[in-house]
Amino acid sequence: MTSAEDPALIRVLAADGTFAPTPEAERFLPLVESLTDADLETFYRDMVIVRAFDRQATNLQRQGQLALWPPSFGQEAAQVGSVRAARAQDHIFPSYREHVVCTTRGVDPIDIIRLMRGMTHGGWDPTDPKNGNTRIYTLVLGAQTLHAAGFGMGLVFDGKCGTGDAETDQAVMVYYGDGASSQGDVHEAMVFANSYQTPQVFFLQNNHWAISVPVATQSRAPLYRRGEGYGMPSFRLDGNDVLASYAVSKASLDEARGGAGPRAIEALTYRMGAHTTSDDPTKYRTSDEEQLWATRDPIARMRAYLEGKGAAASFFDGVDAEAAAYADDVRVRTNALGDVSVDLAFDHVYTEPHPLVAEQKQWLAGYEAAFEEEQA
Ligand SMILES: Cc1ncc(C[n+]2csc(CCOP(=O)(O)OP(=O)(O)O)c2C)c(N)n1
Ligand SMILES: [Mg+2]
Repeated sequence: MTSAEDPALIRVLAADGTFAPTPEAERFLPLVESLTDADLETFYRDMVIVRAFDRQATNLQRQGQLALWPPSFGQEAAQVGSVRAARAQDHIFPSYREHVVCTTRGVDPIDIIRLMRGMTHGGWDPTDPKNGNTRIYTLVLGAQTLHAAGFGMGLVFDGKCGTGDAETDQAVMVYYGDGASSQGDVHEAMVFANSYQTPQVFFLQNNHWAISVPVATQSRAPLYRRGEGYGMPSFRLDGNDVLASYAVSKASLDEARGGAGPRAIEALTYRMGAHTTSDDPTKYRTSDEEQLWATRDPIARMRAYLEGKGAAASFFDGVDAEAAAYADDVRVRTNALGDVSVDLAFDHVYTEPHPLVAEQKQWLAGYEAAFEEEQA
């Protein structure tokens, strides 16, 4: 059975943008219906802007401005719907591809750029109110699920969830991938989250690939069922449908925040770009597969839905112009960032100075000096 035929799939918008909820989506429809036209337009705008940002950042890496870029191309609906479902007081633990999740919470895109340029080990201060309780990227697969579970346990111990006050109760949202789902950390996090009934949502973006390893290698059973094994209500949604992502995330976060314990969501989506700019996906997947997923594009789907509801051409033109200006601004600010300090690669390896690190740093300085002399 292909994922598209899974009877448990929660989907509101069909791939062509028609409103065609699956039976599993029925219970979530009141949340979809509560969205205003302005909300729907915001979802679309968020997705178009991050796609422009993502393309710009990919180009900047190609021009030598960034060391690396992990594209979010294709995963916009899963990310926008889920983050728009969070409340201001909630806590977000991203992996490394959740660019729009971070920017929606208030993180400056240039802070993600600085990280990928090699100028910082962190990127931003999660405790700075302007960053909307967004933790830094975690490149150690799955580790952030443990950080999130621990944070959730703290919320339980401090009585900061489940009091019944939706304005002050807090929840935790943690993002991870299909490959990371096989990491022991994720399973330990699920054990602790369920034992302590943390106010937490495990948001798995199944983009079908863990670099070159297909998701079929990760599991014989649909990944959402793993959550059930730990005792969590678990859902599988069409991750290219921003409305499904929003509604299921909202219901799950609200229930978790209210004291009902953790929830797991598997959003079926597709990484339309490379794993990172260091990867060449033509080595391990077919263009037929890529073309199939292009027909399920999350932005085209939402655009068709909005057009069907009568959105004006001027709205779409305005969003395109805004996205282009956003990406231009990122390029201008990136070009103004200045040199990367190579010393940074050696700082914070250990808390205290270490002779081996000092020796390596000295070796590099000598190598660079010799290189510059050779070029002169
Ligand atoms: C603990 C650990 N093991 C291996 C890696 C190398 N690695 C980086 S990304 C990746 C694949 C991750 O796939 P997935 O979880 O599906 O996330 P995606 O990149 O598809 O968003 C691997 C194996 C790592 N970063 N951390
Ligand atoms: Mg993946």
